Amino acid sequence: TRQSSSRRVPLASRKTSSSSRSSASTRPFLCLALFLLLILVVTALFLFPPAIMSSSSSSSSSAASVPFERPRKVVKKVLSLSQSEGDGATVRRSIGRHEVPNLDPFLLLDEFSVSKPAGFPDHPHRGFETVTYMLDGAFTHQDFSGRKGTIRTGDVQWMTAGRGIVHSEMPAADGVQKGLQLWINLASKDKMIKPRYQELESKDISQAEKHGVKVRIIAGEAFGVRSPVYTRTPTMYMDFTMQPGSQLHQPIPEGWNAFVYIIEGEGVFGREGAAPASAHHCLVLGAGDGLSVWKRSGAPLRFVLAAGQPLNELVVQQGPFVMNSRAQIKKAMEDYYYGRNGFEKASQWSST
Ligand code: FJE
Ligand code: FE
Repeated sequence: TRQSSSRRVPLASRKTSSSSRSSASTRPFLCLALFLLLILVVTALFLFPPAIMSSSSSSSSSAASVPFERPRKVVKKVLSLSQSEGDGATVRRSIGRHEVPNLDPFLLLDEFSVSKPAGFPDHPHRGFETVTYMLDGAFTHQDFSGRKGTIRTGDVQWMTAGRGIVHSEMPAADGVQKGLQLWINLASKDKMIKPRYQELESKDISQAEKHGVKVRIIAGEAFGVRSPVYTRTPTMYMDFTMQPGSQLHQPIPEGWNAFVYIIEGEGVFGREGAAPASAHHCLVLGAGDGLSVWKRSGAPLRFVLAAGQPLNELVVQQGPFVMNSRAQIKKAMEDYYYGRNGFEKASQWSST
C-alpha cells in the first residue's frame, strides 16, 4: 500500500518526496533486493566458474592471436643430415653440429632412426640431461643401478644424469625405431646432483587442441595446459601438429634461446611472408616474446618447439661428459674409469 501511495504522488513532486518520506519506507526492501542480487551473483560465480573461465581463456587466446610485441623470427635454418652414431645407429643431428654448435642451454638434438642390432650400447653421462621422445617404435634402456624400461611411441624419458649415469639404449622391436633425443645442459651448481628420471607415458602427456592446432606438452605450458615435468634448467618443450588453414601464436619467455625442429610437413615460421620450411630442418629463433606459425595448405605440419633459459656458463664437452672446465672433464673421466663420485656401480655393470 505504501508503494501504491508513492506511485500516486505526481512525478514532479516524487523526486523531492522520495528523498524524505518514501525512502524511509522502501530502504529495507531495496537493501533486501540488493542483498538477494549479491547472493545470486555469488552463487552464479560458484556454479559456473568453468564457463566464465573458458570464456576468459578464449578471449586471452584471441588476445594472443594479435601479433606479438616482438615476434621471434627465424635467424638460422639448418638441414639435419644423417650420420652414424653409437653402434651402427643413424642420427640426423641439428643442435650440436658445427653450424649450430650450442644453443645454451641445449647441447644436442638428434632425430634417430635405429634398427636392431644397432643401438647405443653401454655409455656414461655426466653434467646434463637427456630427453628421449619416441616418435615411432620402442626403445629399451637399462642402467647401472638396475633400472630397466621400455619407452614406446609418444612416451618421454627425461633423464637427469647429474653426477653420473651409465646406461644402454637399444631398439625394443623389429623395424626402424624413431625418436628425438635432446640434451639439456645443467647449471654448474646442478652438475653433480643425484641422477633422476621422469618418465611420462604417452597417455599421461598433457595435450590441448585449439582451432586445428594440437599440442603435446612435454615441458612448460601451452594453451593454458602445463606439463608436470620438473625442469631443473628452465625449459619448454612441445610437439605441435597443425592442420591446413591453422595458425599458432605461442608465447616464449623473453631472453630464452629457442628453436623449432620440423618432424613432418612444411609451414611458415616467424613472419607471414617467410618461405616455408620443411621436415628435418632446425630453425633457430631470434629474440622476442613469441613464435607465430602459419600452416596454409597440404598435409599437416608437425614440429617440436624447445626453449630454455640460457645458463651463460662455460661449456666444456668431451663426448658424454659436459662440464665447465678441462679439469672437471679430466675428473669425470677418472671418476668413470675408477668408479668414483657417482660412477661406483660402473665398473662391475654391463647391460644384458
Ligand atoms: C652418446 C655417441 C652417441 N644420440 N640419440 C656419443 F651416440 C651417444 C648417444 C646418443 C643417443 C642415444 C639415443 Cl637413444 C638417441 C642419441 C647420441 O648415446 F651419448 C655419445 N656420447
Ligand atoms: Fe645415453
